[in-house]
Amino acid sequence: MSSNFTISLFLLAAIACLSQGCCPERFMQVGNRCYYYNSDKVDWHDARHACNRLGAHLVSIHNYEDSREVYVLWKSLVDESWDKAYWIGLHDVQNENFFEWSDGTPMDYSLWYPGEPNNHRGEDCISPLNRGSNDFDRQKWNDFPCGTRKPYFCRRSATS
Ligand SMILES: [Ca+2]
Ligand SMILES: [Ca+2]
Repeated sequence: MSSNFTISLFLLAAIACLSQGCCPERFMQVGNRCYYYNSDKVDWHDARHACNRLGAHLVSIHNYEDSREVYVLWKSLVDESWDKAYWIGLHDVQNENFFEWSDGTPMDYSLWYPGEPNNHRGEDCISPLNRGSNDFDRQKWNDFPCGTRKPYFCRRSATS
C-alpha cells in the first residue's frame, strides 16, 4: 500500500470522525454508530461479554431500519449468506417469554419469524433465522438455545 493511499484513508477517517464522532479501532462506522462484527462462533453469553469488554453491547433493534442496517452490513462481510446469521441482544433468559435487550433499551419492536418464538426445548436467545426467499424474511428472528454458537454483532455510539 502506498503511503499516499494510507494518508488518504487516514484523512477520510478523520473527516468522518470530526463530523459524526469517532469509532474505536476495529469498529465500522455507520453514521454516529459503531459496529463490530466477529465471525468466531460463540454462545450468546460469551458474545454478550465480548461486546461489553469492547465498551459495546450486542445490537438492539428498534425499527426495521435498525434491522436492515445490521443485515446489510452482515451481507457485505460474509461470503455465504446462508451462514448461520448472528447473535443480537434480545433474550428471555431472566423470565420466560419476557424479552429484553442486553443494552437495557425497551422492547418496542419485533420481527419474529412465523411460529417464533416457540421456546423449543428452552430457547432464550435471539438471532435472525436467515430463512426465506427474500432479504426481509431472512432478517426475521428465531429464539435459539443460548448455547448455540454463532458470530455476533456489537454496537456502540461514536464518541465526539
Ligand atoms: Ca424462552
Ligand atoms: Ca425457536
